[in-house]
Amino acid sequence: MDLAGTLREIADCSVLSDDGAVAGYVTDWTGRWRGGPAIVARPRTVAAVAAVMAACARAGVAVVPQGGNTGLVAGSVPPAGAVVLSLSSLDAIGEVTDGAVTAGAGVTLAALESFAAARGLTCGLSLASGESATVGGAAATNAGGAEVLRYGSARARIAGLRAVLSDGAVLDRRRPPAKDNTGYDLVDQLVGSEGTLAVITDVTWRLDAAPGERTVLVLAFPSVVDAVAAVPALRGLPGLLALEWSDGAAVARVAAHLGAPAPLPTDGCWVFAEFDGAPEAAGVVAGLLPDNRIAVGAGPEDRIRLWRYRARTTEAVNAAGVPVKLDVGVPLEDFAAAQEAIVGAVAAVSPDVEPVLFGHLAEGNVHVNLLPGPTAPARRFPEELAERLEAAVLGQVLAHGGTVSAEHGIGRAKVPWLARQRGADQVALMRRLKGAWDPSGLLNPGVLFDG
Ligand code: 2HG
Ligand code: ZN
Repeated sequence: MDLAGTLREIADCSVLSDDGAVAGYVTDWTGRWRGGPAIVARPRTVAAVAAVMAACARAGVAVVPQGGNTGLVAGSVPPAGAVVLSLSSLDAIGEVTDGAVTAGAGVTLAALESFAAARGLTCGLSLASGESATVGGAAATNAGGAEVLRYGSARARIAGLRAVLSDGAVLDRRRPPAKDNTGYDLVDQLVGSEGTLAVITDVTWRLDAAPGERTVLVLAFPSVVDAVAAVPALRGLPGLLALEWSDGAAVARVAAHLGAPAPLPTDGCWVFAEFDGAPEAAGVVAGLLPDNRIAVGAGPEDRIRLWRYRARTTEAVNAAGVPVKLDVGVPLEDFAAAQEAIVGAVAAVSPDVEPVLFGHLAEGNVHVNLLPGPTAPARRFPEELAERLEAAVLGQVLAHGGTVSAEHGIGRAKVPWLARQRGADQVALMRRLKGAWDPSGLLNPGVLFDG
């Protein structure tokens, strides 16, 4: 019997194999990365996940774990012949005990947040893709988002997890004791491992008290230098939940895409500062900028109306073409200079490229999205040009002491850059860890490392 047939015999597991049905699982959200053909297995229980893993191990077939498929570095795009192991049917949410809840890997972040909100709590992870992104994907990629400065990345939210190993064995660390100093932290090792070590099936997620009514202040600084200069004052304000930024040109693009004229000037750099409650910040901020460069969003509708100029940038970029996406971090003291160097390096590769810059100001995180300019022959770059553009940006990032991925991870898209960032010795150690967890190398091959 072929592998699809074997998988079809597993109880509590759906299997998709025709091209139309698997299409949404083999291409990434941006359309840049296409994989497959592949078989998709959708188990509904942990036992079924284990059976799929054991069957694939026996057949020697690669497995690509997948949550909401919202990643931006091709980490869940399958190589030809692989099995996509979709965890989306593991969508049960347990009870809150000791301030945490165990959720199936396929629970979306939006579902987890509404579960938490109904109890006066928050999961503390806010992604624009939260309607589709899943708890398991967030754990596997150590997802970040808008509220890292208040709640930390996924790693800080995760108290425990359960996972299926590459041979089908189950590792259960859903509820480690609150204080536990016994040996290696296996939970922490799986967080951010991008599906290369084991398949996460359940995550025990820490919940915090939900903030009260939120207020967003949008500050249209005349330049990125002015915006960065204001960071220490803004960071010191009580109740700060998020500190985000968008280049003025990026805001103008979103405004045009939405057909919603920007309420403030787009000549410089917008900063979005969100507060728990009505900020005493208003007074401090008034000293930073004139009134016509400040907007206040209090109440859910006003907030969403202002936040959309940041939160919907990815969507506006995708509507204009297939972007080259880089997700870099630079030290704040070098933020403006690094950006100038990045934009200069891109222009030196090709004058017909439009950079769209935005991200998470608190962490010095810049989402560099590059689009073909108006006179480019197509709405996607030839792959050879895309690689030269990536090299130009990431070379500058390393020269400025930054990171080639602050948030989205390495996936398949940034493999050559892992060693340049972390050094050959650290990558060799990572490979040895990979070999210990996944000796036959069938879990997400091509992610983090070649082949
Ligand atoms: C965000 O911060 C996401 O909005 C997406 O990380 C970034 O599209 C991107 O490059
Ligand atoms: Zn981001």
